[in-house]
Amino acid sequence: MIVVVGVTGAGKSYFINTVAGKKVVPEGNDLASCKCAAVPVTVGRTKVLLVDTPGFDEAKRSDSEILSEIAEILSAQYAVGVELKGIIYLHRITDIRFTRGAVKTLDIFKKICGDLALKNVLLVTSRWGEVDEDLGSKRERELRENFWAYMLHKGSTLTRFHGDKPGAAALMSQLLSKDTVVLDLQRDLVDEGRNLDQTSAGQYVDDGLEKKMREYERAIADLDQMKRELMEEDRAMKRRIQQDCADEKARLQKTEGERENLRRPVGSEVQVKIKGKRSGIYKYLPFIPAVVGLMSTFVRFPGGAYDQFIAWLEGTPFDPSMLADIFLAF
Ligand SMILES: Nc1nc2c(ncn2[C@@H]2O[C@H](COP(=O)(O)OP(=O)(O)OP(=O)(O)O)[C@@H](O)[C@H]2O)c(=O)[nH]1
Ligand SMILES: [Mg+2]
Repeated sequence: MIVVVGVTGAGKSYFINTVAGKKVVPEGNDLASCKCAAVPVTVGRTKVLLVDTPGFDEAKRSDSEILSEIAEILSAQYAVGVELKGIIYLHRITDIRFTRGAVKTLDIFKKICGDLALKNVLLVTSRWGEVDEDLGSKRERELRENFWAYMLHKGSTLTRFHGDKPGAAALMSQLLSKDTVVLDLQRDLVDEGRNLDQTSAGQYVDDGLEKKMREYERAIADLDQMKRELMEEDRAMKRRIQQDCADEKARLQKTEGERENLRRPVGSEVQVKIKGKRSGIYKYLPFIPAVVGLMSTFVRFPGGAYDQFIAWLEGTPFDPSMLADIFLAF
């Protein structure tokens, strides 16, 4: 399995569609693009499951929701025994600066991986056709010397993607030739049985949410104070303040819910689900390889990927033990 990450609009879905050779996951500003999706692809003679992930973009979904979704998939993949070959981190070279969302996505991503897994990360710049070569090289140098310096020091590889299929396949091959990797988040959730907020990535998101809650609480206190100081007859203003107060309280409650979502033992939950599904899945064998069936509990296989999946199975003898070997390549 290879996971594709990056901010919203970085080109994750475009990359996956390019490798697949057809549109299997939605591209562009599509709401469906907010969800994780798995696409079976073949690179050379190797069968790989390519996972699309949403970028951390609060305008679409909360950080806690996105992290939970990514944590579930990574825990399931690890618990089921699918090999993780690496991660492709996409970044548009056309971006003038690192936005807050980009900094956050990179920070969370580094914490998901942990230092030891960074050698299985490809830091990929894209959209080279839309930028002057000199300007692009200057930005690439900045990335190398600043934002990505730590990761490169820990063994990540900096490389370019020119938007073409052979280029995408070459990037995939680069990761497929590496040893399998286990991420910090997977160890913490599955091996150690921690709650998501007790992992380094979860703590980062939780700290952000706690900060937000303090802001809302301050705003509510200020509004209460204003309300007390208002003259009795200033009814219209009082009503407005009351409405603002209700809005802030609703935000506070929502943020509390998001923090609650992080206090889950995602690794154990996933293992329970897998256990429950396993017996059901075996009924369908040898028609559906067990690991794909199990993974589909946690990650969506988009409509277009179904044909891809069938084609992917072509030439595969329908024998479970042989299928198991094939899926070791995930
Ligand atoms: N020509 C070209 N277009 C690209 C490339 N990468 C992305 N695009 C286009 O840029 C837009 C955004 O790309 P997506 O692949 O949807 O971005 P994403 O990272 O999946 O975004 P989210 O799913 O919202 O997180 C789409 O219209 C793509 O077709 C590229 O390398 N070349
Ligand atoms: Mg997408």
